[in-house]
Parts: sequence; structure tokens; C-alpha cells
Amino acid sequence: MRTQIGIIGAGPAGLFLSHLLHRAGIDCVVLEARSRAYVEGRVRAGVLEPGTIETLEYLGLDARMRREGMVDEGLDIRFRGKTIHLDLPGLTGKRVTIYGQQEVVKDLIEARLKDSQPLLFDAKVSGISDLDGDRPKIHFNHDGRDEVLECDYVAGCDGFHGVSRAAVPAGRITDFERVYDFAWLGVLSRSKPLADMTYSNSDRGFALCSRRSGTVSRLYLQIDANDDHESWSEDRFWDELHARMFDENRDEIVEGEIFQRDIARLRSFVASPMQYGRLLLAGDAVHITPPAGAKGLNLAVADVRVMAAALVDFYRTGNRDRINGYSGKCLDRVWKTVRFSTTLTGLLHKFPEHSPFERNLQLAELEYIFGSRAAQTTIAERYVGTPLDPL
Ligand code: RFL
Ligand code: PHB
Repeated sequence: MRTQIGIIGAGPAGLFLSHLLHRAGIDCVVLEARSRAYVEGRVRAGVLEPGTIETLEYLGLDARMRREGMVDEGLDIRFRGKTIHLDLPGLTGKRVTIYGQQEVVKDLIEARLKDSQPLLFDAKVSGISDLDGDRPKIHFNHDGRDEVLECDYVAGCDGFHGVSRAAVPAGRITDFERVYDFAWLGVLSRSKPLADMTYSNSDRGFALCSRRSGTVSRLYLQIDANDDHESWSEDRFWDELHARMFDENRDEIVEGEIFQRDIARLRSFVASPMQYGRLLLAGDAVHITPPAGAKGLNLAVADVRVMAAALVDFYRTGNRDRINGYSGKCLDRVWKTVRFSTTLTGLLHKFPEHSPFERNLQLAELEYIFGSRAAQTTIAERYVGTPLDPL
């Protein structure tokens, strides 16, 4: 098999990239280790920045998102029973949209298959060879057969546990990492959500009330890194959520049937540079932001927009300057975004290692934000995201 760009992974990074390239007349093949049902059922992100919305619009894939997505104008942060209300349009002129990542993924998969463009599920990549040459090869297994895909460039969009980053020779990429001693337990519940996206910093730990529709809530609790689902009965979950959201009378947060749950360990991670030879890395394959801030998917889209523009330039002009500058261009946004998500994580969570001194600093910072429009603006403008280069 041969193509121009071999894309590993059909998450948001790989799928958006495939559509951007197809629109520019560049051939690509997407290889995805899991089944279509698995990929479409994976519940994750929910907040889309204007740059991500604009990308869907440019690709002509925004119709369902416009119908079913919810425009969000506010972000609340609770602490000590007070609420900091960030009025996003008032502070930034922008809004975000709530539309589940798995819905975006479904829309992108459907459109690619409708265009009869290659997207192989159950196609697990085992390795990449000849990254230093001009014909790199992707080795994968599909339908029980070992196959090789030869291409001009490989786009490593295979998430944090993928094989692309690992294909780079030792010493050529540096990892910067911070792993937290806690995780998020996320659930979907059939219950009326709070009107606003609400983060809470309480003495008991962090909680977040988000939503997926008028009748489905997306709720998160900070839990211990070693906790498993067994440690969190439904009763314990609801008790803790009411307490952490300062809903002592249990009359604000509506409880409902929990029909999905997942646990994600928190991590801040950047691998730099984001390229080696003929391999370009994007999305979670090369950086992870902790989920406070809701940035991971949006950052993956920002990466592949830069990557697609660089590849288009190369195929039009034969000049590789923009491809060679890919990592440098992306890393500026990546580090700023990781810094924002890391700061928000530090502001909102309960750190087991914190002394009362550090807890008081955290509360002092929240009091400052409560009373300062300037401080609210710096959070709001990073939450809605900064503009991307025009498409
Ligand atoms: P993905 O989505 O992990 O996709 C990678 C794909 O690669 C496949 N793969 C392979 N395929 C072939 N061969 C192999 N050897 C392979 N190894 C792996 C995998 O099966 C998979 O399909 O990475 P991508 O595309 O970079 O997208 C990144 C986002 O998924 C991620 O950053 C976000 O979900 C993060 N995130 C959020 N981001 C936001 O922008 N807004 C949010 O509100 C938000 N909330 C969240 C989040 C992540 C969370 N978790 C679960 C960590 C909330 C949570 C709880
Ligand atoms: C979500 O709706 O899933 C969500 C919202 C805000 C975050 C993370 C996740 O920071």
C-alpha cells in the first residue's frame, strides 16, 4: 500500500487531519487500532473552542454540532460557598460550545466513509521504519494479515499510549512531565444539569458539573490516584458531589441514573520537538494537558491545522521549510496551553502534599479572582482559546 500521508490513529487529531488534507487534494490513509464502535463510544471531552468550531465549519461538518451543541456563555468557580462567575462574552467577546468529543468523532468518521476515503478500523500499527529515509513505512495488522503502508510523511496521531512517539530514536525527543497523585472520576447521568459549567474547589477536593444535553449531566470528582470504580458507589458519588458543590441541602444538583463512568489519571506532558525525520506528531501523542481547562481536543485541532498547512505548502511548492518549522510553530501554543491547564489544576484541586499554608495561598488566589475583573479576564481569554492562523 502507498499513500502520501499515513495517519496513525482515528481520534480527533487523525480525523481532522484526514479531512483537512482531503480538502486540499492530498491523499492519506487513516489506520486505527480499535473498532469503529469503540472509537465512537469513547466518552471524553466536551468543550469546543471557536477555533475548533471554525474548523468544522470550514470542512462543512458543522451541521449536527450547530443543531445539537449548546453555546456556553458562562463559567462558574465555587469556593468557600462563593461563586466567581466568568461572563465569557462580556470578558472576551467569545463563547464556547458544548458538544461531546464522541459526537465530533462520529461526524468526522461518517463524512470520511461517505467520501469513500480510506479509514481502516481494527488496524493496529506495530511500528514505523525508515523515518530517516524519504519513504517511511508503517507496519500494521489488519484482518489477521501483516501489512505495510509506504508514504511521504507519517502523522503520529495515536494518543498518549501510541507507538509513534516510541518510534523515535532515544535522545532525539525530550519528555517533560508531571504526573499528579489524583485522578478524575467522570460520569454521565440522566439528570437535569446545572445551567452553567461549574468548577468547585472545596476542602474535600475538586468537582465539576458540566453537561451534554438538557437532560444529560457530565459530572466529575477528583479522586485518589489509586481509587477504582469499586471505591465509588453511586451513593458515595452523589454524597461527595453535593458536599463539594456546597449543595448541603441536596436541592440543587439533581441525581439521576449513572449510565457511563470512567477514570483518568491527571498528567501534564510535553514531548519536544514534535517531529523527527518523516514523522510529525500531533495531539495526545505528543502532549497532555490535565482536563481542567478543557484543552486537549482543541490543542489537537490546532496542531493538525498547522500540520495540514505545512503539508499543503510542501506539495504545492516542493519547499519543506514549513514542515521543518512545524514543531516550533506548535510548541508556543502547546506550552501556553499546558501552563494554563496546569495553573487551573493547581488552583482548583486538593493536593495531598499541601500544608495549611499552601491551602491558604490557594484560597487567597481565589478571593483575588473573585474581586478582580482583570484576573477573571486572564482566565476567560485562555478558556475560550486564542485565534488560529486563518484556514
Ligand atoms: P486520542 O483521542 O487518544 O486518539 C488516538 C487514537 O489512536 C489510536 N491508536 C492507534 N491506532 C493504530 N495503531 C496503534 N498502535 C494505536 N495506538 C493508539 C487510539 O485507539 C485512538 O483512537 O488522541 P487525539 O486524537 O490526539 O485527541 C486528543 C483528545 O482525545 C484529548 O486531548 C481530549 O479528550 C482531552 N480532554 C478534553 N479536551 C478538550 O479539548 N475539552 C475537554 O472538555 C476535554 N475533557 C479530556 C476531557 C480528556 C479526558 N480524559 C479521559 C483524559 C475530559 C477527560 C476526562
Ligand atoms: C466536559 O464537559 O467533559 C468537561 C468540561 C470542562 C472540563 C473538562 C471536561 O474542564
